[in-house]
Amino acid sequence: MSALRTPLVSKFLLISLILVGLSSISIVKAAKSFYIIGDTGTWGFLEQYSAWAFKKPFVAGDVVVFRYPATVHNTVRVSVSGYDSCVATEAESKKALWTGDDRYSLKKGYNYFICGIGGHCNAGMKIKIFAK
Ligand code: CU1
Repeated sequence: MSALRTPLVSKFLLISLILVGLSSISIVKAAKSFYIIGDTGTWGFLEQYSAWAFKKPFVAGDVVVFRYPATVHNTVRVSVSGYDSCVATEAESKKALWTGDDRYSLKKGYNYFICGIGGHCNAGMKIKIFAK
């Protein structure tokens, strides 16, 4: 059989193998991690979330999930000043998620989230996450 192969077929097979190899590499690079926020897996008042986040090897593109009873809390992606002051801007607040299963893709560098419900951020519902 192989004696019947023309050089063109061999080139085609070689190129195909190279393409398959390259696509496998990009699949490995594209695989991102998925983290449920907190040691308890719940977004609430019982944890120091930034201390939890500090121990994780986040990279840009990883997905973080905030789980909570949907009517009790929310999540707002904020700037560093929103994180420090526990006050979201109007634009940030408009993008708040309330699903109880809120998902965010991390950006390179620091990512800040708070609960936007009055008093909750000051009670500890805030998280600072660094992604490489
Ligand atoms: Cu809350």
